Amino acid sequence: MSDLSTLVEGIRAGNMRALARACRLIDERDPCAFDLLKQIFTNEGRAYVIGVTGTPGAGKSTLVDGLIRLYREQGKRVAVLAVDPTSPYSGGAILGDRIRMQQHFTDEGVFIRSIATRGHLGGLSRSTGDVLHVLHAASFDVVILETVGVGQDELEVTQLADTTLVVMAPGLGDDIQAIKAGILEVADVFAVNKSDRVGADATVQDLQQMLSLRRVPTGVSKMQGHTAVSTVRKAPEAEAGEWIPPILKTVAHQKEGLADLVDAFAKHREFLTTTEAGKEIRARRQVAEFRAILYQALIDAVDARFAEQVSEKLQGVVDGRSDPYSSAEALVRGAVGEPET
Ligand SMILES: Nc1nc2c(ncn2[C@@H]2O[C@H](COP(=O)(O)OP(=O)(O)OP(=O)(O)O)[C@@H](O)[C@H]2O)c(=O)[nH]1
Ligand SMILES: [Mg+2]
Repeated sequence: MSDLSTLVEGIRAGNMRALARACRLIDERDPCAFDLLKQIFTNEGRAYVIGVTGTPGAGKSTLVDGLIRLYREQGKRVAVLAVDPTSPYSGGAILGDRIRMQQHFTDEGVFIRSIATRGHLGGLSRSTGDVLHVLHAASFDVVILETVGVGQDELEVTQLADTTLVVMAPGLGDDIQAIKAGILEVADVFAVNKSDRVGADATVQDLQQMLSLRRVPTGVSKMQGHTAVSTVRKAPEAEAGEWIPPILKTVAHQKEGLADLVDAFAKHREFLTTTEAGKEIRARRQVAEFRAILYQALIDAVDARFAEQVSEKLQGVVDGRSDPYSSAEALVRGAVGEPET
C-alpha cells in the first residue's frame, strides 16, 4: 500500500504531520496501525524514554517544560506524550499544559501529543507503547511520558519508560497515600519539587526513610553527604548491582535543580545499559510488551474470525443455557482447531 509507505517515509523523516497521523491511527485502533508498526519497528538508535508521574499539582508539567528546554539546549529532539486516562483531550489539566507548552509548538525539534485511549485490555499503556515505537522510528533523542494522576493505568505506563521520575512536593499531604499506591516501586529518581516552600526537607526525609525501609542495606553505608544545595543524594550509585533512587530537590518554575535531574537520568540510563541488573530489567520489559501485543492480537483475531460464535455463546450464557466456563473453553478449542469435548 503506497499510502502506508509514504507514511512510513514521513515518520522516518520526522515529519510532524506524518507523526500526528500515525498517532491518530493508533488512537483509533485502525487496522492499518498494526501494519505500520510492523514496518517502522526498530531496535537501533532508540529514544531515551523518561516517565514523569507524581502527586497532582506537584509541578510535573512545569518540570517537563524545563526539561524540554534543557534537552533542546543540548540540541536533542524531544517528544512529549501527555498520558491522561480520565479526559480525552478536553481535560483541564492537559489543556492547561498545552497552553503552557505552546511556546514549543513552533519548535521543529519538539513534538507534543496527548493520549487518552482506553477501553480495551491494557488500552492506555498499549497505545502509548505503540506511539513510542513511532517516535523511535522518527529518531527522537528523548521522549517524556507525563502521566496525570497516580492510578493503576499510570503506573503501568511508567513501565514503558527507561527511567521513571516521581515528582513530590511538600505540604500536599498525600505523599504517603501516593507511596501506598505503588509509586515507590516505580521510582528511579525522585524530585521533591517546590523546594522553595517550607517542608521540603521533611518530605525528603520521609522519602529517604521509606526507601531505606524498602531495602536491606548491602554492606556499605548508604549515607552520602549533601554535596549541593539542590541535591540531597548527589551521586546515584548502583550498589551491588542495585539502583538506589536519588532524591533531588527542585524548584521547577525557576529551573533550579533541573541539570542535576538530567544528570541523574543519564546515570540511570547507564545503569540500564551497562549492568546485568539493568539488562534484566530491560529484558523483562520486552517480554511484558511482547505478551501484551500477542494477547491483543489474539483477542483481535478471535473477535474478527469468530464473532458469530462468540455472540452465540454469549447469548447462551445470558439465557442461562450454558455456563461461562464451558462456553469459553469451547470457543478456545474451536479457535485453536481442537475438537469440542
Ligand atoms: N512555589 C513553587 N511553585 C511551583 C513550582 N513548580 C511548579 N509550581 C507551580 O505549581 C502549580 C502546579 O504546577 P504544574 O506544573 O501544573 O503541576 P502538575 O503536577 O503538572 O499538576 P497536574 O497536572 O494538575 O497534576 C503551578 O501554578 C506552578 O506554577 C515550584 O518549584 N515552586
Ligand atoms: Mg500537569
